[in-house]
Amino acid sequence: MTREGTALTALTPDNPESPVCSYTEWDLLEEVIVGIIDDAHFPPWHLSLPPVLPAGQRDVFRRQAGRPFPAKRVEAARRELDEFARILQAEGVRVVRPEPIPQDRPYGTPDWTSTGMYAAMPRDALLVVGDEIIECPMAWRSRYFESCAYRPLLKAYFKAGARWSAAPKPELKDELYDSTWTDPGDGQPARLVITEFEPTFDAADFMRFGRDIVAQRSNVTNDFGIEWLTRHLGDQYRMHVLEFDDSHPMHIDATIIPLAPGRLLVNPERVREVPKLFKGWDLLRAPVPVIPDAHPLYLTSKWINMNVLMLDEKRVVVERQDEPMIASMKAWGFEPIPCDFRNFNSFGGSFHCATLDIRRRGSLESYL
Ligand code: DAV
Repeated sequence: MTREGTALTALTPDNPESPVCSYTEWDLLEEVIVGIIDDAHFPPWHLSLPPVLPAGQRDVFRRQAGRPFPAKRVEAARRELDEFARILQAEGVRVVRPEPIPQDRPYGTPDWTSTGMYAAMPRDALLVVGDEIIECPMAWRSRYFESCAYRPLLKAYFKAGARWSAAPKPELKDELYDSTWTDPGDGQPARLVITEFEPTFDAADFMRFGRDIVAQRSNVTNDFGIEWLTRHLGDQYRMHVLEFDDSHPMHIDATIIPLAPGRLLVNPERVREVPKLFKGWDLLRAPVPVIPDAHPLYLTSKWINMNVLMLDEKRVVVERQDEPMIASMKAWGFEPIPCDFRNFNSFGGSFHCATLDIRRRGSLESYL
């Protein structure tokens, strides 16, 4: 495995100019970034956190604000990430990793100061659409400089021919956050903690289906951000903003994940009726998660079990202990590749979150 950013990918005839090229979540995966858990820290306490933290974690985050996550848990997650990277390599995927950046060093703007969190989830910070890689305007102050961990890779991809851009740098002033936010409660329509002060989005609130991109508004992604991205991408793409039954939305990839053309894995609690957009698609209901209550999940619901990664239209990486998911995938005709990842799940993501597909073999098509 190489940690430096030299992009050595063999270029394919589909796009001879760029080492970055990915239009879907299911085309044959050739190169991927896998995140790192080095130096993971609790973010400083901020009002943008409670809307997305599991109820039992709010006090933990208040008490531990700015401190490192427990070393044992970080170490266990690091071993799983490295094993995941080896499994991907054994499947023929080129794996690259970001460079650690200090997460405990204070930084700021004229309006605020913060410390960082981690570089574990490239899916949140960077969006690949076609041959372009976009640095996202993330709404959390603790994630303001997260994309720096990927800068060596971004520079190398750019030099090798990729398009590289960044959304307008957000100010993240107090005006972006609704200080009167109160919890709507589970089962109620979401009340979002961010305002329309400026464009913000995390890449993980977008799902790529070739020419169609499905987005959700969330506690980190606002309409202004979706509008910026829609105009930035231009006429080649159609943006669809969907709303799900999720009282605390942040990231779409524990709600819907396309597995192949015509086949969509859905969270049965959040997707209660087939959105019109997916008429004619098979909606496959994710099995109920089996993560025990005693297992800490700092930043996610148990539905992180459906956050799988497709290596092509058949091969899918799934959590090794998630026997119901493995059985369902087999029954649906997929080829599950098990990987231990429960310790990594504690940090808020699974295989889709922990990766960013840099290159998938395929061309720009319509599937919806
Ligand atoms: O339960 O929807 C997903 C978080 C992915 N980063 C959830 C959390």
